[in-house]
Amino acid sequence: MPIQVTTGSREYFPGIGKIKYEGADSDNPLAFKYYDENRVIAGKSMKDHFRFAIAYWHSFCGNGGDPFGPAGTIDLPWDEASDPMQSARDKLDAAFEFITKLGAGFYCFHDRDIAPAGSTAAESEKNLKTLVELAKKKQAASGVNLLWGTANVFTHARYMNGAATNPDFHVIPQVAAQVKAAIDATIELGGDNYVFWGGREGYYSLLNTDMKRELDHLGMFLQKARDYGRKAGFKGTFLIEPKPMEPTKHQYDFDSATVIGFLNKYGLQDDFKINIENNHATLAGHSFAHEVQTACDAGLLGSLDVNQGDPHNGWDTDEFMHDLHECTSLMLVLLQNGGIGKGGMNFDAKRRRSSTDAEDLFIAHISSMDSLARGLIIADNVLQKSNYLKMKKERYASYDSGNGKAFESGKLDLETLAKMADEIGEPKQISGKQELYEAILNQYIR
Ligand code: XLS
Ligand code: NI
Ligand code: NI
Repeated sequence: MPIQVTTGSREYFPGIGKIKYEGADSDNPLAFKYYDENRVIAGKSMKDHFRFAIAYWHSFCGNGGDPFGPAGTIDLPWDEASDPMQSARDKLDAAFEFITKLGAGFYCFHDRDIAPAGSTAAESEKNLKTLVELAKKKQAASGVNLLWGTANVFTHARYMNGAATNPDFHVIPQVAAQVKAAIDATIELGGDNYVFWGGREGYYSLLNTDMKRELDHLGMFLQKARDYGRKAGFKGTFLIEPKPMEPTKHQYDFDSATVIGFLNKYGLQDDFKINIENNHATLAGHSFAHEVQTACDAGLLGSLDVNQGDPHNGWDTDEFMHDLHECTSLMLVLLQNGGIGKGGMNFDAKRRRSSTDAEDLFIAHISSMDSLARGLIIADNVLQKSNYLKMKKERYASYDSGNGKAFESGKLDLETLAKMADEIGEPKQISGKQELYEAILNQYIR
């Protein structure tokens, strides 16, 4: 069903209606120039290529605060009630108004984003259930779906030494209570995925850390969470979101390759996939495209957190993704690997501290949706119209027949191969043509 604008009793973004596609010549900042949800590219509508999701924590909880000004700069008019449950209901109204006016099909949340913690685990769960029932009605009225839910097991002081990797067992039941309730919430809301981002699963000093034991605990905890989820009827995919550092110095889920090894080691590879975030890739010294390709090659691409970092510093700045080269490189990988499936593109991004107008939240998302839509169009043109695919295929042509093919299928042992050295002689030089590939990409970025 097309998304229906859904507001509560108060309108939080007055003067802004449903965002429309107006085309590349429009100069209306509150219109899409490239993202045309029903336009079909490479056999699929743009809406299905992206499955855009709004991140509850940044968009409705983030006030622009930073370590030098934690009180923030951005007004959150839905966060004014003195009763935290009322505030949570108002926030839900604001969230669905925003999501539906923007026309995104999905959203993502942590338990604590949508409902306040209570003074006991049971009270926290009750609060969450109350909000989940309201969210369920909002979803039904608007046609918006849950891309994923997750539990925030990193903010509370009890998690300072980790959640499932905490050296103190007494923390584990607290993690379990939160994760169980968040999985239940995800099931109740029909979520397609459930995410584990290892917020404080890592360490600062090896001197006080038994790394093997902590990783074994993480593996064990995730097995139990998986078993519970399946028993409770969760049909979706569990996702691990890699990040190499921040908050801990050494995060255990460093990058896609590390997570692939971890999933295989602990027998989680059939139920879990990977949720890749661009800025986390950058922190790991990789590009987004590299991380996505790595996951695709292992059959483990789950979903994406789209954002970008600042190329000049080393923090997780969570900016809205707008770099056309990066958007194109990402879409080139996705188009060649069958797309995002039941994952989506979650805007794990925040507007800048000084972007304080209410409309800036819309402009940030619109800009990113347009950039990714443009990346899709460009990537599709590169694949359809240029020599790109042919060039890449020809680079490996020597493995398509003869000895190359025999090698690929394991038929040549080391002695046989060694004998060929003098028979075949010195290989002739074949250019890698990197600059030509780069030129082709740039030629289509227009
Ligand atoms: C933080 C992470 C976080 C996850 C969800 O760096 O990106 O926002 O996406 O817990
Ligand atoms: Ni992040
Ligand atoms: Ni993220």
